[in-house]
Amino acid sequence: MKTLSALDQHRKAYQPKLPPALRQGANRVSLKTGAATEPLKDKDAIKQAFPKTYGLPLVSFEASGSDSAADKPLKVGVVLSGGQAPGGHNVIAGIFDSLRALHKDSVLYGFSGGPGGLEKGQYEIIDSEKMDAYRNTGGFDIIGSGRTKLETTEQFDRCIEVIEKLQLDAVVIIGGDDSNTNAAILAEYFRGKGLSTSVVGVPKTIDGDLKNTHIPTSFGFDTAVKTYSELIGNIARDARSARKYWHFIKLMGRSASHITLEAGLQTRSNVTLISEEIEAKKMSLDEVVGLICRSVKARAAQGKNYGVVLVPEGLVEFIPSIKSLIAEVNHLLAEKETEFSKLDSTDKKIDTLAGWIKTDVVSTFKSLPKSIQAQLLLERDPHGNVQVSLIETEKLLSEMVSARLKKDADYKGKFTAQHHFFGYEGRAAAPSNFDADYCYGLGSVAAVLIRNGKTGYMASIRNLSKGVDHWEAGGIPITMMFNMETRHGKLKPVIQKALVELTSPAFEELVKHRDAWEVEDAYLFPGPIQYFGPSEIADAITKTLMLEMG
Ligand code: FBP
Repeated sequence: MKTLSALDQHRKAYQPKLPPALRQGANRVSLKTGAATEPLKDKDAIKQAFPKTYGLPLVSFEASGSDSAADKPLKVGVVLSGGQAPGGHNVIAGIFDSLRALHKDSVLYGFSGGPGGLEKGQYEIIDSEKMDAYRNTGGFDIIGSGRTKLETTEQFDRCIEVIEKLQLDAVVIIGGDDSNTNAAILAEYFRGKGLSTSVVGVPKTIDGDLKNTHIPTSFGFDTAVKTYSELIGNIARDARSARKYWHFIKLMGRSASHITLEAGLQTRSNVTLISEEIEAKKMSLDEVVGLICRSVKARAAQGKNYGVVLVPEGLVEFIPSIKSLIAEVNHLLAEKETEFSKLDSTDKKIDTLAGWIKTDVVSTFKSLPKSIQAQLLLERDPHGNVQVSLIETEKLLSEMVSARLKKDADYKGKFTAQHHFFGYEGRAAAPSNFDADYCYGLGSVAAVLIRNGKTGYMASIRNLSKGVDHWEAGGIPITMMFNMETRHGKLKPVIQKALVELTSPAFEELVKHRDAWEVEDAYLFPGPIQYFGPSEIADAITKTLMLEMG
């Protein structure tokens, strides 16, 4: 049965564009070694944790006249880790094609279901036929993904068994900040055990929170946020047509508000909440509700009982009182895990927990609707994070806005809310031209790093705002992105999550316009991602990247 849509068939033929250094083939690249690197802080602790891979130099690529093909086939395993992000299949295609360019008999093993597949030795060989079926498509279904955290020496040793059995030259981990932290730990462990197998990371996540001076953006952000912006634009148009609903739209992004900020800029929604700002201003939940009410009232005064509010997924974690509550709940759930797991109903869990909380955060807990109390108790993810995607903040806010407006004698409008949560709608979308190119390039970079025996590096492509002809490829030592953070009660080296900076050009752009957008119908309707047509539309980059990179 034919499973390719007409678009898929046309997209299959799309040849992703590579950065200049890689255009003559992965076998015709030379590496320029830069200065030794170090993290911005916690240097001593990180040096101690990574004696073999600390202080590695930056490397940049240049096209080379001489052929540096491998003299034996390369064997490489690849893992897709964590949430889907558009373009993952193209990273694998970039690795695949470049390995073949380096040696025609190279073999690419795809470990199934995420890092757990590496540990359990569950894999399949990716051949040309399989690879061709997934080029330029969205999703991670070529091999599947998973969130298993590789953290114990038993797990590392099981990975080594698999690696030795397959005689792998390298493992590529395509993941976010936590997965790339894991990649660096594995690289260090392997070197410590005298294993020559390299570990290379690739920056993936729609959340956009894996970025720094050397990693301008993680892949998938571009496509995901364009998909959400299309939907938000459609909703704004519906709101402006029907004139009867306020739409509360929660957007994925975990702790970081990058997606919400970019979608706010792309659509000019009436209210765009940014968690990082709310935390910096130490705003209470009531004050956040007040912000939304201000827009609802101002618009109602113009006869506009409709609007669009964008809510970042992680918002509740940034409201100081709820943040303290979550910290306390995390602590209690870890300490009394067995006792808690025996409670057989949500009501019992809520009441018992309320009894356990000894600090004044108990009043915050009791002030929340029961549905939100229950959502705060749900299981944490394997990295210990609250699963913010499961907390219905958009409903909490609209209920509080409605209650506040009912008591407001000055308010004469009519408030009816609709709720949406956009996340999964964009995570597996067919990659935009930007993500198709960026990902294919990142895969090729990973293969070149492997060919040169680099381990503990993340594939990097920079200068992304200038068009592919100006893209610069290279490798960044992962340890230079580390800092020490408390995880599960212990100080650990991890890649620092990049949250929205309140001095960033993208945030400043929002601040410049938001008072007007709060009241006016200034909506933009970005429409669907265009894969063909004028470059101005089909190759457009995000506003965040454009503003940040000048
Ligand atoms: P990654 O950090 O693994 O890239 O995942 C991103 C994300 O889509 C978040 O935005 C969201 O909070 C989370 O995954 C949802 O996880 P799940 O897929 O387990 O529901």
